[in-house]
This record gives sequence, C-alpha cells and structure tokens, in this order.
Amino acid sequence: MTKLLITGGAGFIGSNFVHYTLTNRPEYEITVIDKLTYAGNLDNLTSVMDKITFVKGDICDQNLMDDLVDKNDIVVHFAAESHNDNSLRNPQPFIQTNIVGTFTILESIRKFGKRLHHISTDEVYGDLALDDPAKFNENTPYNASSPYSSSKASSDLLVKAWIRSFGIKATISNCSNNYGPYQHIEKFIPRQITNILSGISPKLYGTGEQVRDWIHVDDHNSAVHTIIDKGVLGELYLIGANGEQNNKYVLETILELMGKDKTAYEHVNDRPGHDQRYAIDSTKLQTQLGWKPKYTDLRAGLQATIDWYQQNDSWWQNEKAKIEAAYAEKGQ
Ligand code: NAD
Ligand code: TDX
Repeated sequence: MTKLLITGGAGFIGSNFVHYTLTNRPEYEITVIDKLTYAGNLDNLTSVMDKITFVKGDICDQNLMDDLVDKNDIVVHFAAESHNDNSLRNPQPFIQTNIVGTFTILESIRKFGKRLHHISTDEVYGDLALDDPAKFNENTPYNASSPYSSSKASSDLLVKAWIRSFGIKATISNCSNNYGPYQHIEKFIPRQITNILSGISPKLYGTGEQVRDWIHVDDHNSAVHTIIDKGVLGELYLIGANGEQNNKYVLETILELMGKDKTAYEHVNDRPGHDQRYAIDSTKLQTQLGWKPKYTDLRAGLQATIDWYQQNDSWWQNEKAKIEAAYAEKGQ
C-alpha cells in the first residue's frame, strides 16, 4: 500500500479528494492532517473515519510535519486559507498558513526525500480582461492580485525553488474555480444556494460581469491523481474544464433551477481589486498526461449541487447567520 498524507483533508476539495480516492484508488492508505479551522469540518469525513487516520494539527508545526511526512510516501498539499474576501479582512493567517505552512512541509519533504504534490490556483496569474480572448497557460507570468492569491503565488515559488535548489520530488497544479458538495457557504455558489434556501436574497458583487472558469471538484481531483500517477517531477500543470461563465449567468441559472424569478437578487458592494476574468488552457495536462474532464455540463452540476445543499441543510444551517453578518459589515 502506498501511504498518502493529505493536508487540509477536512476542507472542501481535500475531503472530496479523500472520498474520491477511497472510491477509485483503494491501493492508497490515507492519513489526513487538518487544523480544523472555521473551514475544516470533520462531518465531511464522518462516513469514512474508520477507513482513514485523522490527525488534528497545524501544517506550520515542524515536528508534527516531520513525523507525518516520514511515515508516508506521498504528500498532497491542499491545506490553506482559501477565501479572497477573508484575506481582505485579515491577511495574517494567509501569510502564516499558505507561505510558512508550505515552507514547513517543504523542509520535511527535503529531510525525508518524499514526493510532494502542491495544490494551487489559477489566481496566481492575476486576471485577464473581459474582452481578451487569451487564457492562462503554464508560461503565463505570475501576477497575483489579492493577499490570498499572492500568498498562493509565494507558496508556488517556494516549491519551485525547493525543486531547483534541493532537487525535491514535487509537482504543482493550478486549478480554476471548483464547485460541488462540501464547499463552504462563504463561497459564491453555495452562498447563493443557501441564501435562496434561507429566504435571503442572493448577492452579486458589482456588475456581475466577472468571469470564472468553473470545474467540478471531482474533475479537479481526477486531474490531481493523473499528475501523481504520470506527472513529470519538477513540472507544473494547469487544470481547467472550459467552464467559463460570468457571475450573473451562474446566479441566474441557480435561481432558474430553484424555480425562482431570474431577477430576484441584489447588486452589492464590489470586491476591492476584483479580478475580472480567469480562463485556463489545460492542453498540457490533456495532451501530455491524457486527462479529460467528465462533468462538463455546468447546469447539471449546479442542479446536483443545489440538491446536495437542500438535502444536507444541517451541514450548513448553524453557520449561515454568522457568515451573512460578516458580509453585511462590508455591505456585501
Ligand atoms: P477550504 O478552505 O475549504 O479548506 C482548507 C482546509 O485547510 C480546511 O479543512 C482547514 O481546516 C485546513 N487548514 C487551514 N489552515 C491549516 C493549517 N495551518 N494546518 C492544517 N490545516 C489547515 O479550501 P478549498 O477550497 O478546499 O481549497 C483547498 C486547496 O485548493 C487550497 O490550497 C486552495 O488554494 C486550492 N484551490 C482552491 C480552489 C477553489 O475553487 N476552492 C481552486 C483552486 C485551488
Ligand atoms: O456573494 C458573492 N457574490 C459574488 O458576486 C461572493 C461570495 C462572490 N461573488 C463573486 C466574486 C467572484 O468573482 O463570485 C466570484 C467567485 O467568488 P468566490 O467563490 O469567492 O471565488 P474566487 O474569489 O473566484 O476564488 C475561488 O477560486 C479560486 C476560491 O475561493 C479560491 O480558493 C480559488 O483559488
């Protein structure tokens, strides 16, 4: 059995990765390390707790990471502070977890000679203009905009430096916006679904013309497995599924799928420094490693996601008032 250490495995993408791996890749023995911040939820793993080892801890703890990395073969590093709006309210935890945490893991990887796959975001490339036909590719220069995206860009550069300077065995992937079950209700799609389910009007930042390149979380995770299996050490791969849509279209589609009037939402204060458009060219991953996305029908994916939040209201209801109160303070 290959031993897989998954950081941030109680969060949105990490917990989906645990479920995906247990279902599709039974040859892996899984350990999850997660600090259980506001974004980490053990309920995401309840159904599989008897099949994994769970460690509550901080990736910035060098002794803990040395111990865990030593005991495992491959580290898949999801743990991060992940929300742009939070990084505008208080950047400190982003610097600590995303930069110092990644540095801590890199030092353990270097010490014990283990394999790392570092999970990152397309936001490291900054944004594209709405009328620009270009997409991000592996040669696009880093140009991050927010405290969140610049902390992720910093973490990528640390991984690249440890590859070049110390020869560690690592790969990096930069993925576009994920959606699916277990996504925290602070994020755009679950916030709007749970607003509608709670009788609160959905909230669109600014004009709503900003474009995001949506990918189902299982497609992200199948791509991560493809890179772990076949990726060339030292390389970086972009992950995306040609899912570009503007926020207004996504919100109107959610309203329509939930049987509501398509205009039943509010325009609220825009995000300061709001990135206009993200778009991924995943040719390298598709042609060199043979990966393909499976869930490319966004309407069907949104319907399944709406159904999940409807059927799992106890998963999010306790958090709802607190999240909305924090947004209300910023007029959002
Ligand atoms: P999330 O916020 O839902 O989950 C993050 C997890 O990390 C939580 O379980 C949290 O408890 C844990 N964590 C935070 N700080 C920690 C620390 N110091 N030590 C240990 N655990 C800690 O985030 P997500 O959306 O699942 O994102 C996971 C990764 O994927 C992040 O690295 C993010 O940058 C990247 N990513 C996300 C998206 C997206 O659309 N959500 C897209 C591309 C890349
Ligand atoms: O209520 C809202 N209304 C709104 O219009 C919220 C929460 C967001 N938005 C807009 C802002 C963005 O243009 O929707 C878009 C998506 O917002 P988020 O869900 O906050 O995602 P984004 O900022 O694009 O970042 C996401 O994708 C890349 C993840 O949160 C990151 O972790 C990932 O790296």
